[in-house]
Amino acid sequence: MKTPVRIAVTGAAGQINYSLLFRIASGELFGPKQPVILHLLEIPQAMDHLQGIVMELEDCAYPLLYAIHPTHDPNVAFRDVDYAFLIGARPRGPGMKRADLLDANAQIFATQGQALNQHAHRNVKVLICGNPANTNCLVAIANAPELDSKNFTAMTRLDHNRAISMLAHQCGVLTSDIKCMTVWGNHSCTQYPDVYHAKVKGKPAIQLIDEQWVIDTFVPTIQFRGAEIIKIRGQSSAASAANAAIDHMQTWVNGTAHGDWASMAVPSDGIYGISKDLVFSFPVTCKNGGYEIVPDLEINKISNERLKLSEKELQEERKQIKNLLRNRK
Ligand code: NAX
Repeated sequence: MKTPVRIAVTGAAGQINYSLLFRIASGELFGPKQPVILHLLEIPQAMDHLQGIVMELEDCAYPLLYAIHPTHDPNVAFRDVDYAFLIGARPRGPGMKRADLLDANAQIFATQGQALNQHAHRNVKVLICGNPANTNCLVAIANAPELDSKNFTAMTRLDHNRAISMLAHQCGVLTSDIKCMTVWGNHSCTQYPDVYHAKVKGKPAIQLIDEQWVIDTFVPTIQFRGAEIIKIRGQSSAASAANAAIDHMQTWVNGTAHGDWASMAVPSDGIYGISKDLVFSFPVTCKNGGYEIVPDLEINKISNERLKLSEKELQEERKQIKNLLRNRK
C-alpha cells in the first residue's frame, strides 16, 4: 500500500458529494492501492447532516479509507492536503440577484484560497466546481499568492462529457470513439462546445454531421443541459457532476491519452486572444501531473464569436468581484 493522500472536499453534505465522497473512498479516483484520508468541510449549520454522511462512509467499511476529518474550519480542512475538491457554494436564494450570488461566493473562495495558501501541500491540485466556477477559481488563485496558479483549475468536464455523449449518439458510435472535443469559455450558458476539431473514429466530426444541426441543436442543447436537468429532475445535476469531477482529477493526475485532450477551465496566458486575467475553459493535454493548453488550433469565425461572448461574460464577472483580487497582480 502507498502512503495515504489527503483529499479535502468542501460542501461535503451537499448532493454532489453524496455521490463523490463514496466514489473517492471506494478507490475509484486513484485506484485500489492508494489509501485516502478525507478532510470534509461544511458550514456550521450543516455539521449534523455531515455527521450522518460520515457514519454512512464508515458503514461502507472501505479498506482504502484510513480516516475522515469533518470540520467547519477551512484552516483545518486544508491542512497538508494533496488534492482539494471545492464543491460547496452558496445557492441562489429567493430574490437574490446574480451580482449578490457572485459576491457571496467570491467571499467563500477568497477565504478558502487563503486557507489553501497557508496550509495545503505546495503541489496541491485544486478543482473548483462550485458556481460561478471560473470566477471562483480566479478569486481562489488571487488569494493564494504562494501557490502556483497552475495548481488551480475549474470544472467544465461535465459539459465536455455531455458534448461527447450527444455527438456519439448523433453519429451512432460509442463515446470512446469520440476524441478531441472542446468546451471553451465560462461554465455557464455562454460556454461553447466546439466540434470543429472533434474526431469520430479518427475522422473529422464535421464531415459526418450537418453543420446546421451543430448550430441549431447541438450547441444550445449542451449550453442549457444543466437547466433542462433542473426542470425535469427538480434538482441540479449531482451524480454526473461527481463523475465529471473524478474524470477531471484523474485526467490531470494520470494524463490525457495520446491524440486526445480534455476541457478544463484554467488561467489564460493570452492564448487564442483570451485576456490573461481570466479563468477560461480550453482544450488541454495533461502529462506528469501538469497541463498545457493545446496551441495553434484554427478558430473559425463562428467559433471566434462564441469565444468572445464567453470572454465578455467572464470579464463582467471579474469586474464585479475585483475587490477580492487584490492579493495577486
Ligand atoms: P448543494 O446545495 O446540494 O450542496 C452545497 C453544499 O455546500 C451545502 O451542503 C452547503 O452547506 C455547502 N456550503 C456552502 N457554503 C460553504 C462553505 N463556505 N464551505 C463549505 N461548504 C459550504 O449543491 P450541489 O448540488 O452539491 O452543488 C454544489 C455546487 O456545484 C453548486 O455551486 C453548483 O451550482 C455547482 N455545480 C457545478 C457544476 C460544474 O460543472 N462546474 C455542475 C454541477 C453543479 O451545478
